[in-house]
Amino acid sequence: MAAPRKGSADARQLEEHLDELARLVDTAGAQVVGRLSQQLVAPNSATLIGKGKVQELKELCDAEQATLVVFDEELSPVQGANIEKALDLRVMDRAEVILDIFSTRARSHEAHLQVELAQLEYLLPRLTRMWTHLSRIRGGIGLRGPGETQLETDRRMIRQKIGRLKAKLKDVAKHRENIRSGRTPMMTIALVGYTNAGKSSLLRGLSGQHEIVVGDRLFSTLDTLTREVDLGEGYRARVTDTVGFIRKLPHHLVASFRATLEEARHADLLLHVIDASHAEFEQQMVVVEQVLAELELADRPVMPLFNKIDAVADPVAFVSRIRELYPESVVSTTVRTDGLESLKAALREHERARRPAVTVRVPVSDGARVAFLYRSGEVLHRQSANGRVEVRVRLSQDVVDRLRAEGVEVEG
Ligand SMILES: Nc1nc2c(ncn2[C@@H]2O[C@H](COP(=O)(O)OP(=O)(O)OP(=O)(O)O)[C@@H](O)[C@H]2O)c(=O)[nH]1
Ligand SMILES: [Mg+2]
Repeated sequence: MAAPRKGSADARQLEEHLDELARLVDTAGAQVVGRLSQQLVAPNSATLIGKGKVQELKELCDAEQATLVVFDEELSPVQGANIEKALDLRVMDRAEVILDIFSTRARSHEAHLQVELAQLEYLLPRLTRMWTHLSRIRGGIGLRGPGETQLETDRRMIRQKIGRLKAKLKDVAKHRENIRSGRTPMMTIALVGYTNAGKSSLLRGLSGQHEIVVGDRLFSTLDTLTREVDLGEGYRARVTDTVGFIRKLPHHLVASFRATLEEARHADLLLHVIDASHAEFEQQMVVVEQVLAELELADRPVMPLFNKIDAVADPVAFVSRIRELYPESVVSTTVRTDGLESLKAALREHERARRPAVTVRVPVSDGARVAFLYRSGEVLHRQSANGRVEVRVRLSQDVVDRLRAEGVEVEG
């Protein structure tokens, strides 16, 4: 069921959005038996859609023997409860379906914690609705007192659980931070993008590790996974695959995935992977930019990567068009062996510009400074001659400036 505002962008893409919702529902394990939509001039605060439409929906459900109704729009707790009552069927909104998919897909401990937190936060304001059900089952009248007490107890328990989950996730984040600070400096890249764009395929192609899970379904990846990758010509990078985004990603879910996406926050570069063969790729790019902004990642350097170029009808025209629109962009395909060469070249170029290789010469006695070079840059080569150590190292410009200001000999 879709109920966009009349004249809105959502209304213009109604069919595409319903298609995507159908894919979500399918991923969650349900079968679609019918579709309905209504363009709203003003949403009904009690049931979102109009009274007549509720009736029509009921008839469709009866005719198709549906057991579940899914709305593409977010339903308020009250709207959800009212529609359930009118239809006498389970009603979910898009957010709930996504949460459901995530809960069955979560593999790692961290992903489990994150999904559980998001589910509880989603559930909290909707508890009354569940309670209505229970009271109806128990006979309703006369149970008001105990029911309300029960509701309060449930609420308190859920709040406590939310608190505990948040604390656990903070520990996980701290642990990650420790791992990060213990690493040698190397270029770090996070793959971000709409779900199904090919992020995991890219990490698989770049790292040559075939056990990385790729799937033609939504949300194949929920956990971040980091691999060291050889970019050629002596360049290496640490590349992280992340969870995919989708339009109307539940806010709670985005919030609880913050810890996982910390990797992206610390990345030197975000590689925004786009499915160039998707009819709606431009809208998908906008969604990704919005989620990045919500995660406060909008200020990170981004390189747009148009993937699946092999599946684009007229690649030559496509490339010339996007080069015009996004001069920084790169094109790739994971289905051809040479499909990642221009990406690797662009990443090498990016790294060259960000951290040029320089030669630093210090007295052999200055061990502290040599240690500093190892900490703040990527040491490529080191040799000693005539009482001096010569280190070839990739350093960012501000470190080079600082060394020069301290009187250290830096060349190149
Ligand atoms: N034609 C074509 N298909 C591709 C390409 N790259 C990936 N795919 C396919 O696209 C689908 C999704 O790929 P994934 O790598 O799982 O995508 P993802 O971005 O990691 O998706 P999520 O983890 O669900 O967010 C799979 O069926 C891949 O085989 C490509 O360059 N060309
Ligand atoms: Mg993936």
